[in-house]
Amino acid sequence: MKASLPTWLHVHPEIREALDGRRPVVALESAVITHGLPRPINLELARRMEAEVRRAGGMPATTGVLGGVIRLGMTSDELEAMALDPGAVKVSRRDLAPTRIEGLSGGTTVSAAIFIAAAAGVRLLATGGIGGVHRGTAGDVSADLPELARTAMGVVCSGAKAILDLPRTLEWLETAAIPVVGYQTRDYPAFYTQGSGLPVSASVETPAEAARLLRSHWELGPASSVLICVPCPESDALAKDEVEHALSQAEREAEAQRVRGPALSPFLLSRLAELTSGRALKANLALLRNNARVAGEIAVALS
Ligand code: PSU
Ligand code: MN
Repeated sequence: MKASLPTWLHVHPEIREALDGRRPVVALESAVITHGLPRPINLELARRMEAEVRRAGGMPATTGVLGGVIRLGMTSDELEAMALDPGAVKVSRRDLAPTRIEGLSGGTTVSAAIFIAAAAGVRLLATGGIGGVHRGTAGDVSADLPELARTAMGVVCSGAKAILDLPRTLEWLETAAIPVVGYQTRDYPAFYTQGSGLPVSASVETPAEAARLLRSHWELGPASSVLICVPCPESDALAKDEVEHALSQAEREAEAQRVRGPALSPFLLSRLAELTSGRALKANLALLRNNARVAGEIAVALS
């Protein structure tokens, strides 16, 4: 059966074939490529994530916008063009239409990526960390949260980005009825660190159990996403103290330099990498690859 696809979406032929054949597809966001990691490691990581999904038996579909065209799945050249374009913008759900009209290229955040993936009927997405409620009093809440609340997607992540207010982010997720599922853990992962000391709302041990939970959740109604939270691999994870120490310094610098809004996360992430002598970056790369692998395994179990 042919999948019905919206006319605004350019789907790579290989992905189209996979969708038609009901094979396991895993969507990937790309703001982490354009704005979360330094070049050219970002391109290497983008390719590694695709390779991890394939190795697990899935079909990777990187989302993004190229020359104003919204894409699901990219050729190797297209991936390179997006990753190495210094003019690439950060595209959240609200930015999709303006980015099309202006003919720009950009990396899609989780909010834009799950919107694109769901439009093609894809049910799984891998990322590093979702956006959430920021610390402080600016009222900065990521568009990822409301989009997760209205999109049926299994989102494999290592929790929310460490720079956020985790307790408030978890409260928001509970309010929106988004299950926060620990993958082989009951401790909510805190991105660079394996645990946060905060509880998840459910947990699973295997890809098959994760797939079963996703099916069960969506059987009750099509609306919300399920977060499958995978801790950073132990060998590359950081200690909580080290992260907190570096983060408070990065936050002071952001405040002093008046870095706000969409620019805040990229600034904090890159300062964290510097302040930890690259250990935060190494952890980030490790968890991204690992999450792509787990998402591939769950996609296979789901299909
Ligand atoms: N995870 C990372 N690095 C990132 C992001 C996630 O390791 O750069 C991106 C994701 O694309 C996420 C976005 O959706 O940050 C959230 O941005 P904001 O807080 O501005 O909504
Ligand atoms: Mn924001």
